[in-house]
Amino acid sequence: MKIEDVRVIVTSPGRNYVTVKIETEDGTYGVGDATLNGRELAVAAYLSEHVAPLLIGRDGRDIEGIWQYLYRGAYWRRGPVTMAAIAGVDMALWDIKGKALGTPVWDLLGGRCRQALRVYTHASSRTVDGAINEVQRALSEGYEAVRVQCLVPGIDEMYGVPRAPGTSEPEGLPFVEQGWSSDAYLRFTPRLFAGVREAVGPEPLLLHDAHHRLTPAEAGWLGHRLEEFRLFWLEDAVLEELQDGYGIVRQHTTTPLAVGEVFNSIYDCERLVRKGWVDYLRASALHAGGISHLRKIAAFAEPYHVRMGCHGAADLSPITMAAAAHFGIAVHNVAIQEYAIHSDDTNTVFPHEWSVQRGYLTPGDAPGLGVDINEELAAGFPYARGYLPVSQLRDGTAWNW
Ligand code: EZ4
Ligand code: CO
Repeated sequence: MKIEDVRVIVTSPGRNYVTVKIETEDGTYGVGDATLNGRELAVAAYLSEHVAPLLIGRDGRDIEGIWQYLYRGAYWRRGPVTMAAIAGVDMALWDIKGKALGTPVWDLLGGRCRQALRVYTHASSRTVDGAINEVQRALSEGYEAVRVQCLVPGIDEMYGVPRAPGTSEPEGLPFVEQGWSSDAYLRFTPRLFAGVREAVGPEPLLLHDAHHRLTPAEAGWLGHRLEEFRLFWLEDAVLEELQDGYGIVRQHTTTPLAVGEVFNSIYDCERLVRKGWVDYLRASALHAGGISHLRKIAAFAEPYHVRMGCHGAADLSPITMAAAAHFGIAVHNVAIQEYAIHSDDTNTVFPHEWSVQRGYLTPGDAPGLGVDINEELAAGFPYARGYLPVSQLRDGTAWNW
């Protein structure tokens, strides 16, 4: 199955997505997601200028060989741009292989070890009462797990609390979230979870994303105070660059810790897993080098009892969600999957077989990944430059978004 064509499609049905479409000589094609939010065109250029020419004429069946060739052959290994580009190719090749063999990717990965994968949805609000309402709404829709984010009194704008419902990153220059205060956040967050737990009782799984804002000592303090509310996980408690920070947090709390949506390699996970500093890895098929690399991360984590809870924000396209669905029912140590609803336009540009019902994700039985891109519709949503927000302390100091 010689690869005949590799194309990169950038489309913006509400937000930007980068898609790789690979076609083989017999007309079989596959699609992969290579979106890197806020830096989309860097990956698009990496793919079209540097990767596509290397793929023409290669046998599309050789997923592992091509992965190793792109990873080792670049010499400049790893990094978000490189690994998102490789991921796009990798997903497309798994899609092609499934189509060629007439079977879904979950079957190629070893078959099912569960019927459906539990997802967590988002509840966010500008007030505690609003957050409680949002959690209750999610529970009434059948979700068993909810991530709760709430605006902190005294901070005007912050991560996880949309300025208006359904908004994504605006076009233009980065939005600046002014006035972050870790002190205000630390005082408020235990009260938020006290209120939510009190309202919903002990059973619902509650998650929270600290989004890299805290120091290790602050995170240890918060995790300890949240223990009585039994979170499913506390995500990104501290920055991921200094991994020893997780060792410090771990010594101070038994609240389960999740980390790694920005990870792009097994080497980002290795020490955290081996040391027992984290409970869940957030690496995704998109930002961590595709299905091929993600399964190695999961296999490495398995004997350490570390499980996967892959990133699934709306800036990962429905193609990545398809990969997550196939991966999630085939790999034993997948615990949960993040699920953020895509815009209607996104869902029409990327028709897909996967679905979420009553809080559980299933991949469907279509051969390959069971997801496509409607190129004609995609062309109607041209790229629009956009950035993730940035964060700033009250005095103007740049902080971690
Ligand atoms: O900030 O996907 O858990 N989810 C998250 C996301 C990330 C965005 C970055 O593009 O933290 O909202
Ligand atoms: Co996160």
